[in-house]
Amino acid sequence: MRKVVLKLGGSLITDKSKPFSVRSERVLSIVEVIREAVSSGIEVVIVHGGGSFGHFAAKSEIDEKGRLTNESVPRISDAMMELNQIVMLHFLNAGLKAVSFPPHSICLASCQFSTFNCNFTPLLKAFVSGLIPVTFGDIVLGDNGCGPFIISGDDLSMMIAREIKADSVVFATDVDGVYRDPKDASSLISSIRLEDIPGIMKEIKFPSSVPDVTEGLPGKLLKIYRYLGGISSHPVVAIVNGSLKGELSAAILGRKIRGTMIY
Ligand code: IP8
Repeated sequence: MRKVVLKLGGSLITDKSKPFSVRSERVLSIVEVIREAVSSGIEVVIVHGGGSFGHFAAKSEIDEKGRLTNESVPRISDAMMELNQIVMLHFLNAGLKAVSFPPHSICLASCQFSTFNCNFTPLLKAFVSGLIPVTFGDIVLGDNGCGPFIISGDDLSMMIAREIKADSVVFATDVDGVYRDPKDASSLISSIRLEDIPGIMKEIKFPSSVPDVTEGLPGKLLKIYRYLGGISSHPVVAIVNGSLKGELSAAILGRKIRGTMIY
């Protein structure tokens, strides 16, 4: 059976220009694609980003206090729980057996190694039991006095992909894929070899301002490289426009897409 980790980008499912606003129509259409994929036998773990919930709350905390402290954890984790509740309702209303695993209750950041340690045992149990685990980018405490740290849904997607030995990780975003120059529609990169990521990153024109607290597309590429580099048979990664139902469906099913594939 094909195993897929599907990351729903925050910019895809929320309107980042308006704090705390969900793109409900879009979530509905994504859930429909997932429902069809699941009924055709795909096993899926869902991860979603922070969008105008987590990123807005994190930016507000940094603006007000200068940095994130443990006292930022309730506000940011609550913002993410609010978004997660809305996403979960869409899944449940569509009859999908989704169950939520909030990272702030299962993960800690390692102060010594600058990595995250999560207890995925219950999530994996849910997955092998035929349920659809849903988790999300969040804020987590440090294990030894450091932090707190934002754990991106991208980190979680790669960590979970390793745990379940996923065939594919699909990043559903609000763009068609990775462009050499985002202003040039003909510069979409259709495939990248994992080992070529560092070189390609030097050639790509990324926007000069950092788009959010987890560093957008450059952060995503680096994470893909770091988490999958060194794994002999790693999952294929697809970066696809999640607002296009046909493309999203093709990416989940492992078919050809207009987007960026990382092998
Ligand atoms: O949007 C960020 O998750 P991401 C989560 O997947 C927070 O990078 C709390 C900003």
